[in-house]
Amino acid sequence: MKYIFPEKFWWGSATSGPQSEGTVKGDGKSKNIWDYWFEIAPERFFDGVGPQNTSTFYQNYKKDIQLLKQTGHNSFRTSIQWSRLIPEGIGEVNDKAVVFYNNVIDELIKNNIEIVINLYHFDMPLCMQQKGGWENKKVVEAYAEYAKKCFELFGDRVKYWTTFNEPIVPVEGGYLYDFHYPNVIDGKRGAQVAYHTALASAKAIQCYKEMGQNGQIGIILNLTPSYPRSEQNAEDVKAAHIADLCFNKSFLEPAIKGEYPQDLIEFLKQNNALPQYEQEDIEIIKNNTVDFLGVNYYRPRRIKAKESDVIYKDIFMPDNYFDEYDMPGRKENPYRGWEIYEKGIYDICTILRTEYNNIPFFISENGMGVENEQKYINEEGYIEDDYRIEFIKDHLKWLHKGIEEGANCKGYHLWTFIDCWSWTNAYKNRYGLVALDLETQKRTIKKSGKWFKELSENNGFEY
Ligand code: BGP
Repeated sequence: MKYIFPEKFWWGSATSGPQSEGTVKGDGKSKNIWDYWFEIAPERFFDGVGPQNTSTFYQNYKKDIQLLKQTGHNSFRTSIQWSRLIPEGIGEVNDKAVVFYNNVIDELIKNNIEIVINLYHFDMPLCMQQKGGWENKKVVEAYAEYAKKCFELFGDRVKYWTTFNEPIVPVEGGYLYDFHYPNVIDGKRGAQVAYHTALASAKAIQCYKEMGQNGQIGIILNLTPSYPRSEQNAEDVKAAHIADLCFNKSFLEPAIKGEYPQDLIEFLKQNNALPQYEQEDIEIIKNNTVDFLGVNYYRPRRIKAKESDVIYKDIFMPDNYFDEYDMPGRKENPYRGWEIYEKGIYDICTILRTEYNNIPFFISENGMGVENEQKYINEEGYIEDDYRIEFIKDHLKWLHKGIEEGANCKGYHLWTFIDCWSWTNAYKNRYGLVALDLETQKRTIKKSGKWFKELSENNGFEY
């Protein structure tokens, strides 16, 4: 069977500034929370490899953009690092950063690659975190100024912007489950952070619209459909609904509908965790919804009614109300420990089509991180990652079905084009279409990279 995608479909991949550029001596970038956390707790990072060891895009962007061409990209997403562009968080712009981002943008245009620029990928400048990060409304204002500066500097050429990548993840990592700095465990503070992030996004959209820029602006959310252990068990269904409210709807609804769901508000109220807010900000969220959505999809969330003991009795934690359900027989990526459930991508298509006014979206991340890929190197010296090709095809089949049924999907971006530094997992799992030799920085296209080019050229594949 042939799976052909709509005309002008985006085929490409995503990366982020902190994971591909890192910091280079003399580049004028200030520290972000990753640089700092690595300084104080290097043991939290796989093999003790920190954010200075990225895939050297800062130095090799020209070469890498040629690799994008060679792997069939017609579009590409990266992010601007706030700590690079405005090292103090507010005020003075770093000229070297402007030159660098201009070069990257111009080089992508020269190569006919559509650019999506994201403004924030987990990378709070340290100076802003020291002011309280997203808990402090002043940081929201500073972010809006930073966004405005980006539009002023690059908006003449960049026509697709996103305000945040996976804004729920810094809430989970930094304020619930201890896998991002500042390692707080407190759902009430997490709710404040989430709300301020949604507000920051709306404020950036407001600036964008007021400036009369002639492009589009959206947000990238990692949607993890919540599946109850049993549809017949009312307690499981309720638990799955709470997880959905906390981890999907908490950003989906304000971003697309401009409002929070009433049951999320009630849930937070009952837990004395409603964030502080001002009426005028509620209006800003209402009036500044997104033009489009980026959807990162890696895995579903399986949920059952709470069975385990509540660990933090005196603190509000969403998971006081549900347990993760380890479904027997689930297909899994053992290196990452994530379930692989291809149909989830189709379910997202259906949810967006039926509950979110069929908003235009693209798959902005999907991918498979694998450990020790070196063992798959063939005689010709490149990695034969057939499992990655299968993974992509299996997801695309379901995406195709979603599109056939009317979902407004405009593209598919893989995470990621070249093996890169992945937060606390550093280089443990490799995701790239292109292999990176960490010693020599040599880049070698994998089998999946060659296949991806065909996929893009044929605007689909046969299966
Ligand atoms: C997404 C992030 C990416 C990337 C990817 C892979 O959540 O947006 O930045 O890292 O996940 O996950 P990980 O690096 O944790 O394996």
